[in-house]
Amino acid sequence: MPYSSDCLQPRFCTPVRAIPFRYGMLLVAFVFGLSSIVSTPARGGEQAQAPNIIFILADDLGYGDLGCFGQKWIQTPHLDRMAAEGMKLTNFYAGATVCAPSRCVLMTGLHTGHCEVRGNSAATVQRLRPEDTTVAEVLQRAGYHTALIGKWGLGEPGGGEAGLPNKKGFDYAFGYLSQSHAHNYYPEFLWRNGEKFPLGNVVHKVKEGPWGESGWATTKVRYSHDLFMADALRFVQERPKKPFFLYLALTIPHANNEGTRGTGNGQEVPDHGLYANRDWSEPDKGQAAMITRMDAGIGQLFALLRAQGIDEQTLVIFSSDNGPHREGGNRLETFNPSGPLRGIKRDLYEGGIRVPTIVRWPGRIAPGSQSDHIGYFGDFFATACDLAGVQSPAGLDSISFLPTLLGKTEQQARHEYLYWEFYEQGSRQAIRQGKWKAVRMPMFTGPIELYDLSTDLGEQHNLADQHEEIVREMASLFDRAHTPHPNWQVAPRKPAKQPGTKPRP
Ligand SMILES: [Ca+2]
Repeated sequence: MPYSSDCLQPRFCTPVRAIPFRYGMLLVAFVFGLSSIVSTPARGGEQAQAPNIIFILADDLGYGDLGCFGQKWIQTPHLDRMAAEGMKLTNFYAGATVCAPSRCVLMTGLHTGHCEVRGNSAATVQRLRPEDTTVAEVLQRAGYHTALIGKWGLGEPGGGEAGLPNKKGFDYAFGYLSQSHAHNYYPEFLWRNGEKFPLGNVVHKVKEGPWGESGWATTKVRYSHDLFMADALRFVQERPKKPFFLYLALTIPHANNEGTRGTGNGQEVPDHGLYANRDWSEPDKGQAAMITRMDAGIGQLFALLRAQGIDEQTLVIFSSDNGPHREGGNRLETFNPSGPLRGIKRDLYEGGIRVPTIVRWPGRIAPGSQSDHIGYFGDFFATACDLAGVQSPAGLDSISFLPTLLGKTEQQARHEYLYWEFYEQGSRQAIRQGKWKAVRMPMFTGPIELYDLSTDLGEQHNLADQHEEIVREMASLFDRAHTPHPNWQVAPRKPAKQPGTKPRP
């Protein structure tokens, strides 16, 4: 059986199979209408509890940054074990190539041609509105206890209050609201349910705002990442007796961009651990130590799930919000964080958007399995609804990949295509359709590049001249996928900056 027979809300545990079909359907419709469901549809006569869902999001972690995805230097034994016990998704994509829009896609199930937050921007623009429905809101209405721990980036004081996490489906929220604030691993404070939570760090401030400050610490007392992991463990230990959704949005290994400009090293971590004596630069040691530190914390989380006896009731997804950066003084050559892929953060080549993704659910997902199903962050919405046993809202760009996870590939629906758009650096668009990848720079008007990923994973050979019909189809899809939005307009391209000189968020 794919689900436990335990049910935490007995009033919903009547086996549907025992009721005449039409009355059963009425009961199901009534129960769905109550929006208070924690039990999944009957399977083989059993009514079962919906599983806990933990989505662990790394920040700027590349496709090649984990051992189980080919990393040679940085040790990630716990995530490697997660892959050995679960499923690797090798064709899974972030929502965007930078933080905020990627998280918007994850939360709303809409791609960047349709969603509200399509880039990193000001608080008044980089925020969800009351009418934007998040997956957390749907899970909350379905009876889940919901928590955000870590970085939000979709609503903050100073004009983005409508998108604050406690207003967007989270019963509990601890962490950073602003992305600039989140650059600093030793901030003066974090936010806990809308209140400032002081940490005791002293910060050299570059910029202040109602959301917090950006800068770097001159006195380091408490490391935010460690607080997030400790809070996640506490949350799991103290969970109420109903399913939970934990969105653990870690900031590792994002750079402290202001710290890079101020000190030359934006890869902030309490110690370099295993790598202290390596012949690497300080930022490279920091980069490796951050990732290994994150891995160790995730190992503690898995140990806790086992100790609490909820390992088989908990589906855990690990992924990254976009490709790797070089904004902390680190060198891409040291660890090859994109692996075999072309490009990094801000590119719409594969390295900017294809992300290392692992899903673990003992007893349900085959250990050591791997899937090349083409999915992306927007699919989390429908997948979570599938797990919770509720209907996904209409009109989303979201297809559940639960059949893939459960090995029922014959039941897996597929996207006609995936789409991304990005407004920085002169703008660009991309489409993934089957083996084809199209990239257009600038948006709408640029020449369309076409790559066959089945033979050219590194996107080195532009085949546009050899496949004019496919290019015409891609042009049509680019136009079809994009819905105009007044907040997101293509700006004239600025002169290129020298790599590593003036990193941006
Ligand atoms: Ca990011």
